[in-house]
Amino acid sequence: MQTTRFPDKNSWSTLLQRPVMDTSTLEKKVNDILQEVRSNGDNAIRKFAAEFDKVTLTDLQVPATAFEEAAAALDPSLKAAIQQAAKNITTFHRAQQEQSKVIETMPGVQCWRKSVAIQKVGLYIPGGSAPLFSTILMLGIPAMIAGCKEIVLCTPSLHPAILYTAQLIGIEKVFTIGGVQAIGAMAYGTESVPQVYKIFGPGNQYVTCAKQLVNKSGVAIDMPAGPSEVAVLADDSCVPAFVAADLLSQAEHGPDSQVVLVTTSEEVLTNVTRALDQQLAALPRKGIATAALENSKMILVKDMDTAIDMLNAYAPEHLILACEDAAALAEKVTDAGSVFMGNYTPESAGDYASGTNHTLPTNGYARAYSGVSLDSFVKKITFQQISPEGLRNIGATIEAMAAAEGLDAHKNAVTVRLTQLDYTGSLI
Ligand code: HSO
Ligand code: ZN
Repeated sequence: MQTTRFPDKNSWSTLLQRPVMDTSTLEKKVNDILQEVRSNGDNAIRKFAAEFDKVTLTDLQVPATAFEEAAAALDPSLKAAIQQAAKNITTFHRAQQEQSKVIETMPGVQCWRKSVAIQKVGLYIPGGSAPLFSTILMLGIPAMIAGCKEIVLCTPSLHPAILYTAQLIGIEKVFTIGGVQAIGAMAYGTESVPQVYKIFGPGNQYVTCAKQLVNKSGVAIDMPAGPSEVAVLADDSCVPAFVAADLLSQAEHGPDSQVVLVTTSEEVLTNVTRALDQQLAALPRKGIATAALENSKMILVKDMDTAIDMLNAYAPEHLILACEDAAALAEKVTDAGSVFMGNYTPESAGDYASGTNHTLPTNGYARAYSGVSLDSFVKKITFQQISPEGLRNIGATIEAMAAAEGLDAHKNAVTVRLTQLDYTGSLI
């Protein structure tokens, strides 16, 4: 990790630059695959699976028997852990449900807003070196609570924990489709895969590019995804071994992950560096973590105010406050995806089991985007109902504004009603 001491404010953005990916060459390739899936459906999916993944797919949908076999094969202690995580995630997301309130803005003018589930959603869970069954909980549970009618899951991995988790939370339509083909299948629909209105989930550069392309053609996506990142703010009260473990827990995600340590203490720098070296040597994913640490920074700053300014400017996906006064510092956080406070709150708690969602804005998007929540699976529809009395109260306001905009038909929509009310007024 590169160490910088007391950087000038003008250099912060360069210092904290994320690794940039050039995706321009991907776009044509990805678009060709999407278009072929759009035109040839299941056959295109089979063709690409054979070509890219060297697998022969017959049935695309995972049969019911496979879920039973997965459940039988899985270690009971892992099943218990998944159940506990599911319970906490359900509790946290269920509490996000809102009751709609009818608001009378003027006498007789009632307005309200109701959350209605996005009826059809698609979840993508990548294959690769880590079977991210935890992401099924993070996406599937809020989708279920929201009441999404059709929940489709595409994944190239038939890892028993993936099938078990899908079944546990009630996702029945699971398809063995990976990569760009999966995004195309859910965006356009095929003979086997239902078309959806919004697609969620992580993926590599190809999947991310595919999500962005289908988004342009009208399918919603959860958020622009990028490599994982964590920033740790540590003072002398931190435990260097804990800080090192947190930095490595994000670094092991991928070679393009970025981890940042900001501290006011030279001693913390020395001790965390030592702990990092020790812990890194013992990690099975040492190679990946080492590559990520090359993109990563340790920064010494003069005080906590500077640290918080810098971290808000960086807007990390995860922010750990390993500081004595974590509660007071947390109040000053304006830009971060998810905040972890104190020495006993590792980021992995939020990644797996505490209850919060782990699908979070990366790449500085935390300046303007929130992580996935129940809201991501609903639209909020507004309703209104105006009584005759209400229209008498608000009518002149609408007429005056419509006339001033030169939109006479708008004005008339009120005038014809008021005229009729004047005529029949005594009856109402
Ligand atoms: N930290 C990841 C989520 C995750 N971690 C899944 C472990 N499994 C999001 O940045
Ligand atoms: Zn993680």
